[in-house]
Amino acid sequence: MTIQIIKTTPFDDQKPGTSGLRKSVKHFKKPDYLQTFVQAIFNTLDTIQGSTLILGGDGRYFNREAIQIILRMAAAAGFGRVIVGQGGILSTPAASNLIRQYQALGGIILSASHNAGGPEGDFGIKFNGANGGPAPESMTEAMFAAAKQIHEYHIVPLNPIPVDKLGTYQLSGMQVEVVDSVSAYLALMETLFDFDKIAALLTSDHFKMRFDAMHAVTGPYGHRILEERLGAPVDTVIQGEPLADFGGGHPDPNQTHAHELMAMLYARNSDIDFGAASDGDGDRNMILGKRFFVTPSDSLAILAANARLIPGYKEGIAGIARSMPTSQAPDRVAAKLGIPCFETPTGWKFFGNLLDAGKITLCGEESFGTGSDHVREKDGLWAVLFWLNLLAEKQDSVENIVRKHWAEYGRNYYSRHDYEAIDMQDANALVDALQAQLSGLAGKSFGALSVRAADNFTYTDPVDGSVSKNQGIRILFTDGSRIIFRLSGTGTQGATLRVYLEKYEADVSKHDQDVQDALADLLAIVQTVARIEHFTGREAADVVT
Ligand code: VG1
Ligand code: CO
Repeated sequence: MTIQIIKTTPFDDQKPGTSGLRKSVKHFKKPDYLQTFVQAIFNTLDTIQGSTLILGGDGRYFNREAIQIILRMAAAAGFGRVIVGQGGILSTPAASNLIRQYQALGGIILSASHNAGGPEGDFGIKFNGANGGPAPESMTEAMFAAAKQIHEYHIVPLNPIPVDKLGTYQLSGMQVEVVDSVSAYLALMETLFDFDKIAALLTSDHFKMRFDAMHAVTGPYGHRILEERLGAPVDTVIQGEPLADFGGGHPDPNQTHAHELMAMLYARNSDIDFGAASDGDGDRNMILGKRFFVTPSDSLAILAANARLIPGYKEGIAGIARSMPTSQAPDRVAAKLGIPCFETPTGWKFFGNLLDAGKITLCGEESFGTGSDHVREKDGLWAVLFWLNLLAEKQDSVENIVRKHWAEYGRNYYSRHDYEAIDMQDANALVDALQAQLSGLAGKSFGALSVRAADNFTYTDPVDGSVSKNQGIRILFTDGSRIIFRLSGTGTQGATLRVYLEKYEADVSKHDQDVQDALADLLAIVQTVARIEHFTGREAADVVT
């Protein structure tokens, strides 16, 4: 086998963020940039020889070129076999599943998730380990350090693999298997959910759903699973054709970016009962009822409260985990079920140890991410199927299910305000100023609200004891309300400030307020303590979810 050794200059900006390395396509196309990061991944793995790697991406611009480069580098590194999704396509949860199923050493997933795609958009790459989950912080730090030292990378000569055609190919002694992107994932879903019941619901005259794939990776999954396998009418999946630039849209399933779906569900005379959407790489989900939005935090709580109705979870769940900024609605369910609820930093990598140790079964984030121990990633279509199974079981509407949940547990009013692409220095100044106030905030009152504690969240992993500091500034009030500030770790332009607001309301007669009205006093406190306009010049958030 010929291995070409290509001399290169190290990069010092390859620090993975919340979910892998994300940069603009232009940045990724710099000579040797992708290659250096791939080499950095391989240099941090010690048992590559003869092992299996899973490879796929969300189909965004540059996916195809990157797949061929990574295949050639995998062959040079000594992998025995690479499993590639057909056309280079694998949703993030499907990739996680394949890693586990093939007992692979890990997988490389090409995605910048909800970030825009196309030549002017973003690209991303992340490594998931043998458990199927995102590399832990210790490993991403090692990759970053490795990239800073890389002066050469190894690659075998150009020999394009026809990734559109299923089959097994040879590349300089390494086997490349091109597999169907959906089959294994579909088979896994069939072990968890009652497909007959869901099919009966989807084919009945009384129920209509729309699934918005946002021209991203879940198009083929939605068509195959919802329409072909479960028999939903052919117009169920909208924007189902994956496009390299996502049709110019922003593949982020929320009220702002999934506007086509929102318009369908919120139309005055809408006849659609259930709406759902997923993001660029298929790990996020948004759940809608008729003129009704389910917050991701409530969704996690409701799935947990009803898990026993679902075949895959009928024995009950061991525990729940939620990211720190996610609302405390799941905590109330855990308390009632008598199971633990863990609070982790933002990012799925922090759930891996808890899932592997069997401490939790379900987990989720406020950012439209929900999942379980069936893979080690959040899983958009899984959440949609879970809701469908629940709707079929309860024969009730989305809104009624949520309202009954609130009546039982109380309602956690919740919203996130994002200030995007602000100047990095301004953002840091704002955070520094907040940090400086923290020690003096406890005991202070703002109108009717008193601060119980204020800190910057530190997480100690209960399984391996690793400590992650500076995971978000929290202002916790005596009545359970919270304000949280974080800087995004997935953006590629300047900084994005996320402000999370939460307020608990037990009184069912007060469950009909407008969310922003219910949170108005907290937003006023935000302006006082964070002085966002002063530091950033921004009067209001760009995206409110
Ligand atoms: C965001 C979300 C976070 C999520 C991450 C990756 O991170 O807030 O909850 O885990 O995206 O999701 P940040 O650092 O920008 O807040 V995905 O669908 O992009 O893999
Ligand atoms: Co995603």
